Formats: sequence, structure tokens, C-alpha cells
Amino acid sequence: MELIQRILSADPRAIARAMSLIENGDLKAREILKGIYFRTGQALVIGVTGAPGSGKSTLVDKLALAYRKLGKLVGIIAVDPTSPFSGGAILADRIRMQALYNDEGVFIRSMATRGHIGGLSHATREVISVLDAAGKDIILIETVGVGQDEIEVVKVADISVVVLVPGMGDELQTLKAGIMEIGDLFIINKADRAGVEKLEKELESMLALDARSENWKPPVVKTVATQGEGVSELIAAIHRFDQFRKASPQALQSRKYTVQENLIELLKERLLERATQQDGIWDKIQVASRDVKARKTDPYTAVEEIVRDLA
Ligand SMILES: Nc1nc2c(ncn2[C@@H]2O[C@H](COP(=O)(O)OP(=O)(O)OP(=O)(O)O)[C@@H](O)[C@H]2O)c(=O)[nH]1
Ligand SMILES: [Mg+2]
Repeated sequence: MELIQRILSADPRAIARAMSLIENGDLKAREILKGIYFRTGQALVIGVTGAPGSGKSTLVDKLALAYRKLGKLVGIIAVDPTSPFSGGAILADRIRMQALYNDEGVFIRSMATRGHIGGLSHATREVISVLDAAGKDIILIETVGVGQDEIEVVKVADISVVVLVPGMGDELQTLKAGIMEIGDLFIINKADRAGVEKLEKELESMLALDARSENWKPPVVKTVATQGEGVSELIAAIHRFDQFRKASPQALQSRKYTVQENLIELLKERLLERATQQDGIWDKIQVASRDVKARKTDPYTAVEEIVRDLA
């Protein structure tokens, strides 16, 4: 397919087209993903997550610029799982630095993935594959908040960076469970503000309690994203983690997507697709729903009957 060749030669319009097909759940996306699979697996995928307004976009921009200076090709994806429409995601997109838009070595895309059939992480992973195959060395993924959706996205990243800001106090406590598990590296951004030391202490004591089996103590890096302060330290910390994960891939296995999980997910998708393509399936589902609701049958039997009738 011509589109595949164009993606492999990093044509931005082809990349954008492939991403639209993926977002829309178009069947053509699958052919593209098949065609590019053997060229994936090279990029370093960095997930950046944190509370709204913590400075993720500013940081991602500065990181992108710094990586460009190091000669790396960069992809940026802003994922907005909280927004049912693309509005939120477009907003995240708009504030990016002009310098990045003018640079051919940077590809930027926003995604509002709520409602994607395979779920958020699924679509994100496919979009990452496209950027990876197009030769991007560094792929930055920005997600809003630290909730279940974000944790899903984090699973697709090679390294997960959690952005905190001083003055969070209690908020840190509520984020605790989520962030402790997902953070490979913590950033205290807006380090030009009061309360940095307090936050740092709290974070350090939480990290000290963290019973990780994996021999990696997440570093804490202080940044002032607006000034680009701390960005080189951040890149150094990312590099150290990258070395760690390559040296001990077993250590992180439980948190990252495995090939087997991916296959099971694809299998579910294909089986559901096959089922829903059957003639009269929606009528059967409707009748069954009515019967279950009226307690004429139970949902388990109803599904068994539907499955038995599948060709
Ligand atoms: N004082 C200070 N302000 C910062 C710093 N980093 C970012 N900001 C400001 O914080 C605001 C939010 O920054 P964004 O980068 O949009 O934050 P975000 O986390 O991407 O926000 P959402 O995508 O809306 O969740 C902007 O006005 C930034 O200029 C910093 O280090 N210090
Ligand atoms: Mg943002």
C-alpha cells in the first residue's frame, strides 16, 4: 500500500492520515498497522501525566526542543481522555510552541479517544506505532489527570513521568495510590513557587515507603518549565531509566503491556466484530435484552444462546 511506504519515509500527511483512520476505527488502519509492524520498536515512548495546569504541555514542548537539539526526531501526542469531544484535545494542541510547528522533525497530534472501540490505550498504542515506524526517536505522550484512563496510557509508555507542583498538599495524598505505581520519575514543576521543599519532602517520604520489587528508585527532578530550567537534568534522568529498563526488562514487566495482552485484546476485538457482523444479531440482542429485563431468562443463558447461533 502506498500509504505504508509514505509513513515509512516519514511523510507527515501520511502519518496524519493513518492516525485519522486509527481514531475512526477504520478497517484500513489494520492493513497499515500490519504493514508497518516490522519497522516499530525503536522509539522511546515517554508518558507525561499530572494534574490539569501542572505544566505538562510546557514541559513537553521544552523536552521536544531539547531532544531536537540532540538531533532526535520527535513525535508529540496529547491525549485527552476526559473530553468526550475533540474540543479539549484541540485546546491542548493549540498552546504548543510555534517553533515546534515550524520544525519538520516534530510531528504533533491531539487525540480525544473516548468512545474508541478498543479503548484508550489501544488507540494510543496504534498511533505510537505509526510514529515509531515513521522513524521518530522520541515520542512524548501528554495525558490529563491521574485516573484509570491515564494509568492505561501509562502502560503503553516506556517511561512514565508524573508532574507535580508545589502547593498540592492534600492532593498528593489522594493521588498517592495512583502515582506511586505509575511514576518512573517524578517532576516538581513550577519550582519557582513557594512550597517546593515541603512537596519534595512529602514525595521523598512516600517514595521511601514504596515497596517496589524492581530495584529502581524513581528520581525527583525539579523544573521551571517556562524557563527551561531542569530540562537537561530531566533528560539525563530519562536516559538513566532507559538504560535501566533495557538492562532489566523483567523488572518492569508487570506494569507494561505484554505482547500476550495485546494479542488477547486484538482477539477480543476481532471476535466482537465477527459477532456483530452476523445477520440479525442486533435483533437477537434486543430480544434477549427484553427477556432478561422481564426476567424470562438470565443474561448468561441469553449470551450462550447468541454465541451458539454464531456461524
Ligand atoms: N510559574 C510557573 N508557571 C509555569 C511553569 N510551567 C508552566 N507554567 C504555567 O502554567 C500554566 C499551565 O501550563 P501548561 O503547560 O498548559 O499545563 P498543562 O499541565 O499542560 O495543562 P493542561 O493540559 O490543561 O492540563 C501556563 O500558564 C504555564 O505558563 C513553571 O515552571 N513555573
Ligand atoms: Mg496541556
